[in-house]
Amino acid sequence: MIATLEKNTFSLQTTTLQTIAEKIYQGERINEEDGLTLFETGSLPFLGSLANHVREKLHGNAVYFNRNFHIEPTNVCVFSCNFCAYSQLYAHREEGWELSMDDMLNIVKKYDDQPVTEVHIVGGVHPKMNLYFFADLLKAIKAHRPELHIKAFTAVELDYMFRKAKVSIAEGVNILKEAGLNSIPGGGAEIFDEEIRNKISADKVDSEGWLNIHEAIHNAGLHSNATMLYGHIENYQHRINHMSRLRQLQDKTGGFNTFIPLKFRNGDNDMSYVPEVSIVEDLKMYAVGRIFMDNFPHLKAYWPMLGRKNAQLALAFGVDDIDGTIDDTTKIYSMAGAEEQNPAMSTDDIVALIKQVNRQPVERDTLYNVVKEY
Ligand code: V47
Ligand code: SF4
Repeated sequence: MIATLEKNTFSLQTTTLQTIAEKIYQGERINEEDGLTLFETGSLPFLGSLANHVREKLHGNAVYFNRNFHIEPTNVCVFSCNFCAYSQLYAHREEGWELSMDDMLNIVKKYDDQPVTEVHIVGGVHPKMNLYFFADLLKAIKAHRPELHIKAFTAVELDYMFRKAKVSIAEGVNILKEAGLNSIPGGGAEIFDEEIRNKISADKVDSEGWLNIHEAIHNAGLHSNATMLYGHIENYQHRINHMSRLRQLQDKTGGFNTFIPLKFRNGDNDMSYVPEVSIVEDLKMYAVGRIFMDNFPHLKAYWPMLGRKNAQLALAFGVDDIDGTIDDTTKIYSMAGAEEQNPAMSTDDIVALIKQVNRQPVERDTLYNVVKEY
């Protein structure tokens, strides 16, 4: 009797998975229930082959990377996300760093003779670095190197600086756009489910606020990315809910470039008791992400976080972009136990890494215009 029941459940699952696979091969959107079924019952090879089909339909064999560098203005932060190993609370900031305008311009100048196309500026939320300070920074960077794309400030930083300056979101976005902002990164999204968000990062911008800021950025004609912090205390339903809310906004604005699932790392933070998920779970996350987020052009694996070998593996599970910092200026992950303690890869290293798994390296700018094919 038990054996018959198990057999029936198995064949029901197989039929459901087959129906979902047919939708995907016909280019139809899958719904939330389908997404959940994939997470719960799809085997890794099954998910990988579906995600790879979607990825190759969109991008063929191309793997994108860009030449960028990071500026982290401060690690002092007024917020206290439990998963964050990076920030120093504003109240105890003896160990924090705060870069001056000149410090940051000197970082930009360091790259004067290098063919970088993007500067990525992101850091903690410091009460004294306000909207007008950052607008001046953007103007100074543009005055020095006008063609450099400035991807700066998460929705968390923007929400705080706009509220503090007492300007509306649209006004704040406009001030920064006029100063030289070109796009914003995807950080701060974490997980949108309100109950889980309150448990892991209660005091920063809420989910609706995060989405509103990205909508305003898109309405101003700028693009953005979207992240999701996974593999902590959330479940599959929460991940699907998160992706669904992003997918809805993308249907409305079309302003997102890239979806970036970020694996929770448990080093040296207030959630160190939560075990990290396995590489199998990471690959499932990329695969379901690629399949579910049908209106997001790109899926990124952030290699400093995953490590080089796993980033190569992810290229068979839906990923078409591996970011590409050329310097060790980003500390947000290395402090939480990421695979790469000094995330620096030269262009030759990135090209070799991609070629080793028989894919085609394509250097892109922030908006995915092709800079060079290798
Ligand atoms: O929002 C912090 C994450 C994000 C941990 O848009 C952690 O191109 C894992 O969003 N374990 C900020 N993740 C970084 C970010 C990003 C990175 C690279 C490229 C882009 C892009 C965006 O880092 C935070 C948070 O989700 N984070 N601590 C941790 N312990
Ligand atoms: Fe501050 Fe960002 Fe760290 Fe949260 S994740 S404490 S907002 S630096």
